[in-house]
Amino acid sequence: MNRRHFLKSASLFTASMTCTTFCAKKPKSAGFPNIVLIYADDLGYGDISCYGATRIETPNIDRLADEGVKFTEAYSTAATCTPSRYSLLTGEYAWRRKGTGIAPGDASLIISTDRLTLPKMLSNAGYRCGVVGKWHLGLGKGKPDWNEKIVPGPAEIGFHYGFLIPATGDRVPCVYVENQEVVGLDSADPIEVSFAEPVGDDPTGVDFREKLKVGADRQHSDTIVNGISRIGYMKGGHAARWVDEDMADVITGKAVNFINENKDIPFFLYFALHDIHVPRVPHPRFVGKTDMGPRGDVIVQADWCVGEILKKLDENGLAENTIVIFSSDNGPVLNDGYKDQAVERVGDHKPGGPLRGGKYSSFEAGTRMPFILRWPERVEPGESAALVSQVDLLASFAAMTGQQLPLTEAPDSMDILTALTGEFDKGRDHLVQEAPGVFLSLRMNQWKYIEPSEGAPYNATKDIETGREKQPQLYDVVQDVGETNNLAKQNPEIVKKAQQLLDKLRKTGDRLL
Ligand code: NG6
Ligand code: CA
Repeated sequence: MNRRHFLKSASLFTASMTCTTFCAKKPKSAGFPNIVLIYADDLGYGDISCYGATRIETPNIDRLADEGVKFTEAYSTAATCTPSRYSLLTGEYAWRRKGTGIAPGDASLIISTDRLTLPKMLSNAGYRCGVVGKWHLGLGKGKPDWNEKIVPGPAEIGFHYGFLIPATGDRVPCVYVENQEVVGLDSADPIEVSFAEPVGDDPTGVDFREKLKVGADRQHSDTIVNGISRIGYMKGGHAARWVDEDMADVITGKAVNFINENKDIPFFLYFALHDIHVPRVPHPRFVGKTDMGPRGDVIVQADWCVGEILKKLDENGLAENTIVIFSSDNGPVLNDGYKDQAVERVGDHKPGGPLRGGKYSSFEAGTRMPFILRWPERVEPGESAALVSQVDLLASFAAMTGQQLPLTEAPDSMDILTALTGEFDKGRDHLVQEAPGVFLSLRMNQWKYIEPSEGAPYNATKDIETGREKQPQLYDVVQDVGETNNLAKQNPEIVKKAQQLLDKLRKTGDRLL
């Protein structure tokens, strides 16, 4: 079956909502399925029990894997957060656009408001769209004014509701932004943020190191909020500042409300967890749930968040016709700036499972992600080795809802709906992976090609192999999943083919190839 055929069957499906060639099961209900995308932060391929972790129990995520399709070769587009999220929402590889690297806490919105996005496309099909949790795609124009309504933001790119951690947990401003206004802001105590010069009189991690809840490196030693020093300085907004220990409860509460409020119409909920990004500060009820310290405990906390969502879907009778996807934005890191025992207590746990590298790396652990899709009404449980990328969700759900994408939009997003539903065991035959820099690699069939580049092969601070080598690297990641054996010299023709494909993709979106 070729791609054209997929599209045809997908649009037939949407026109009639009766079973077509790609349906794995007969539908029971009319109408589009709800979509809940649960997106963890920095969670590695080996960090959850259904992907092989033995010292952490993640029963709720495991339940999704038992009831859905567990993918073993699914990818985010980048080994850091902002570009992965950019691609997820736009269907475009982030490296095509300048300014899509890790966004500073005062970045303006990096997604142009005139383009098609995943939520806009779903809104066009009648969905109510909400985003809850980590944003990290910038807000406003120029530097955001946190004391006003911040425009543009999620609403301008298609979300009807937004409750955001604006950048990251380790960056100021440490406040929630609901429908583009800071929650609980006292106008007599306005917010000012700076990433250059100190602002305000709040203590910093440099001056009050002994008072910190958790030790930090210099980059994370600016303004102290809730006993934790952050990247950047923040003045004012004291009443609005978050309490890290409560964050999982707060955002899960908002996500659950969104489901309750929209249960009668198709909804799309993009639930972007804070966990397991730094600072890792679990609620006291999760402290000590693993023997790995905070990094292990916040994985259990993330699993709890998933469980609350599943419970709410069950309670509302929505589980059958709701697609739940669980994945992560980039690979794992132990030391990301705080002294939280992650390194000391990891022991034999392998955050990246059998994969090499981690967050920030061109090796597989940077971008190969846990990825589970559950849709009881349509999808038979199982495991799939189809090659899929998060950039494909836009085109795949467009096909599912009967929408043709203009060729100018979502240039890298492929309709791989039949692979996502587990009906077809083949997805893409290639995809591009980005490491900060911007360094590109290509997964092509069983091959992983890493372009030659300058730069240090090892990042000592993060204890991560970056993948930088002056020589081309080629691994057979089906036979050699740990990328131990560079086969570039023995396979010059495959190296050439991979480089040519990468060069072509640099010029042209995948859908136009
Ligand atoms: C880096 C931060 C790191 C983390 C990362 C973003 C330093 C030295 N490191 O710049 O702690 O915040 O940005 O992580 O400042 S991500 O998952 O959102 O991409
Ligand atoms: Ca991340």
